[in-house]
Amino acid sequence: RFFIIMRIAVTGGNGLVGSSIKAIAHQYPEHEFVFLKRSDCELASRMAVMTFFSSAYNRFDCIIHLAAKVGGLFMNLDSNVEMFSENIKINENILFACKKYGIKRGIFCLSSCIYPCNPSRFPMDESMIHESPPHPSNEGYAYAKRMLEVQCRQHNKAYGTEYICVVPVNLYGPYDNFSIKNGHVIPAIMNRFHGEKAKKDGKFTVYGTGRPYRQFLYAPDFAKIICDVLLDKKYDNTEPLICCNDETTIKEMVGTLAESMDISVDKLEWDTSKSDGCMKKTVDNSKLCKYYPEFKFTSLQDGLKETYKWFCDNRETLRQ
Ligand code: GFB
Repeated sequence: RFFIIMRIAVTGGNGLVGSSIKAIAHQYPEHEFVFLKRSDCELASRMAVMTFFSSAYNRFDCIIHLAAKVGGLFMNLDSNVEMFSENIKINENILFACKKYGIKRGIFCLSSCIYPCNPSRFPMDESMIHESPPHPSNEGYAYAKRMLEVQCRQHNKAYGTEYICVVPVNLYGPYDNFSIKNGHVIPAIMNRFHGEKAKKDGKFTVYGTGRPYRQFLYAPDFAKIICDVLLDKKYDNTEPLICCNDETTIKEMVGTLAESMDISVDKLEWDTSKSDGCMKKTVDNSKLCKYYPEFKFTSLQDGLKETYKWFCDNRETLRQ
């Protein structure tokens, strides 16, 4: 039996990234990962968070803070008020508990969508998070997450903590939320198209013009980066770290998605009455490549194939 070196709390433990970390936790046997899910602790409640972390059973050396109220473009357009208020409470409560119970090192998850929508230059790097306002479509979520970056930096300065903000781009993969209404683009379309495939005259409609650019990161790749940054100490500073892969357009991505679902691309229709959201939010992964030059990203084609296989195998139990 190993002597456990560190106990690591993972909030959002049942989510897209939390589940991908659960799938690889065995690769770090000298550490104990504890996966918190919604029913363990309502993180937006200060009382619930203090009760949970005050228990002698819930003492941790590190935290991987993934829990957030998240959704795709159309959910953000509908609920900017809740996206700000819920996420700001979750982050404030988690950081308060970290300080009170001595959790000195952690990974805190931001997102490339919090970046300026009209930046001074592309690609954007880690220094540009606060350069100018985010896209109006998700300003609630974006400002809550921008405050998380401010709070982590202030805790590091004031208390000598090592809170590292990681900045993924659009994530997708197994264990995602496949809600057609509130999901992100890949799971939402995958679920909608799967249903249309079952019909005789299925309609394969994509929202918007397909012109926006996006970078997609396979969640299992992101899970590996998070664990390595937290545990291998190669990343020897506490500055934010962008985690991304190549850029594509929504049109190109949907073409690859259709292929992975055996849907002919000339069946695709575009509903341009629906919003495109932000047109371009390209971020730069030079820093990540400097620290992890050997990291191999999963290609969009392989990631989509693996995700669709998981989707079909888990139809009865997946979140939607
Ligand atoms: O992943 P998504 O919903 O959010 O992608 P964002 C939206 C893009 O996909 C827009 C197009 O260009 C949409 O026009 N799209 C096409 C669709 N069909 C669909 C569809 O059926 N559903 C959806 N959802 N989109 C998110 C933020 O922005 O970025 C989140 O809202 C998160 O907070 C994420 O941080 C990283 O990429 O626009």
